[in-house]
Amino acid sequence: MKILFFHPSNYLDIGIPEGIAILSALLKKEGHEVALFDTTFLKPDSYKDKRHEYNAGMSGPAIYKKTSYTIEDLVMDDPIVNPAREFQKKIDEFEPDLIAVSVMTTNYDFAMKYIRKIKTRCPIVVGGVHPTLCPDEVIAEDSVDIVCLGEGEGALVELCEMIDKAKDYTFIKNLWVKNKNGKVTKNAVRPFVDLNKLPCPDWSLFDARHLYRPFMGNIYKGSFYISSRGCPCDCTYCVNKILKEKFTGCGQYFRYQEPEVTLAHIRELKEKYGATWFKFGDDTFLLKPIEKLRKLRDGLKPLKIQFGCSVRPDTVTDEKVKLAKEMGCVAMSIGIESGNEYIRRNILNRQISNEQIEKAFNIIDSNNIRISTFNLIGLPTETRKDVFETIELNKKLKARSANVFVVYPFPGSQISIKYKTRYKDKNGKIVPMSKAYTFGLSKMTPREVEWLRKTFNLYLYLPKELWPVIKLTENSSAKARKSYEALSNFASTIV
Ligand code: B12
Repeated sequence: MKILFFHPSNYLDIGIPEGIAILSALLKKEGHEVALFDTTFLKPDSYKDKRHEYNAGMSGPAIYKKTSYTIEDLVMDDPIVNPAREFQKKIDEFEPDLIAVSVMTTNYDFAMKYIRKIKTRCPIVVGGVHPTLCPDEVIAEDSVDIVCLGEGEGALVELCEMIDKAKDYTFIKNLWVKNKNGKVTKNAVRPFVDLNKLPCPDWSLFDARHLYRPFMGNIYKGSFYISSRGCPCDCTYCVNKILKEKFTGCGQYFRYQEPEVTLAHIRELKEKYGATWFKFGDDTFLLKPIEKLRKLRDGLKPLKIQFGCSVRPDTVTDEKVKLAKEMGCVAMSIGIESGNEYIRRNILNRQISNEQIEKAFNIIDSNNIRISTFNLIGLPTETRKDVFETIELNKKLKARSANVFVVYPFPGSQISIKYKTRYKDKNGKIVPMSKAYTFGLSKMTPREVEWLRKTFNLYLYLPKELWPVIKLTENSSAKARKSYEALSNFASTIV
């Protein structure tokens, strides 16, 4: 069986998607041949004019310490190509028996644009968080034959086996399968996969430039590793609550991998790819029981790797943070989300006080671990004053970097249900992350929200005396643009 994965990534959005990497490893173990079509390093024509936009990101503009070279230097000599034509070329050369697409809501339209254009005789299966949330929408696509809901490990292996043996595959759990007449068989979901039986993610499938990891002015090699799945919390902007409901009866929603398995994989990734910098993609890294963290510490310490992870303030204890530090943790991100406690508790359903956040910060900081924060703006009921409470809290905590996003009501999230938002515009296109301000959920104008996203880090890093100057840049005039750039450059020299 030949399987061609499709990773529909924005140009230069680097990082190896763990979903594809695990599925690829499993399929190879079963003796299948696997290839990848990945748009991350296919320089599109628009790069010439929109260079700056590509690297600006959605959480912007982050202010980083400069490194000796950047990802842009690594792609400098790459030719401009037509990604759609490259996709067809890959299909014609590899002649897959199955095309396997992995998508989130944010890249679903982008993926479908390509899928609708290609010519292939093999079936197309689409999996990932978006098809899990909106399977009806995905299976209704003419070009899509099969949709995978939830975890793909069991379903994809079974599907390949059936296609390989030319057997009926309409009955496979976790899959919705469309037949030639358009009739869809909707199968039940299966129990969650045992994370201890997972193979080491297959990074060899990906362009090695995915491993570029700048950190604090240096450059390392590495990518994501996920040692647990699920989250016990029900934050209103997150999709975990709806996923929990969809997979009721499939097993414990929050699960972690035994340290021995994680350690074996990290060791393998270090040996095979020279990875020494990891980002644990777990929703909340410190949620694991203390004895499991101790085992991880015992195994990771001698490996001398460095890593970053995300933590919830209410899981932070001095003992756990010390263990993380001994493991090699050099960076932690904490979700503040809003500096206004009322909004945090009542709009976002994060039952965490400012005091808890401050305490967590002090513990992490006193262990000499770099802290970055996650912040949301454009929240229901939010005013400009509330956004400044978030900025002030970050300032008080001396956050070393702040990621700022305009809240995006993903389908199925509590916020999307309560505020009856539509993630598609009137032309049926999914609202891009970059246009999240158009949801207009806060008491500010969408424009003000967008300007605050852009200036958030300037307010955070620069002294308050400069705030009136920053405020003057909150408009799109040429003069304001120039001052904005000057202030950003200045800020990057003082981080
Ligand atoms: C690590 C992570 C990231 C990483 C890496 C993402 C990547 N390229 O893989 C980074 C930091 C880059 C990231 C960025 C973003 N992320 Co993120 N991220 C996650 C996180 C925490 C884990 C994802 C993961 O790897 N899980 C483990 C793997 C094994 O699971 P998986 O990818 O779901 O794959 C399994 C199944 O879905 C299925 N499957 C997947 N693909 C396929 C394909 C086929 C053919 C089949 C059969 C099955 C299948 O099988 C896999 C194995 O079981 C999730 C939260 C979560 N708990 O899932 C959020 C999550 C995916 N991210 C989310 C969001 C919103 C974002 C951002 C938009 C954030 C932002 N504001 O900018 C960006 C967008 C990035 C982009 N390029 O578009 C949302 C997505 C919501 C949505 N509806 O799309 C999630 C669900 C968080 C949440 N709870 O709301 N993210």
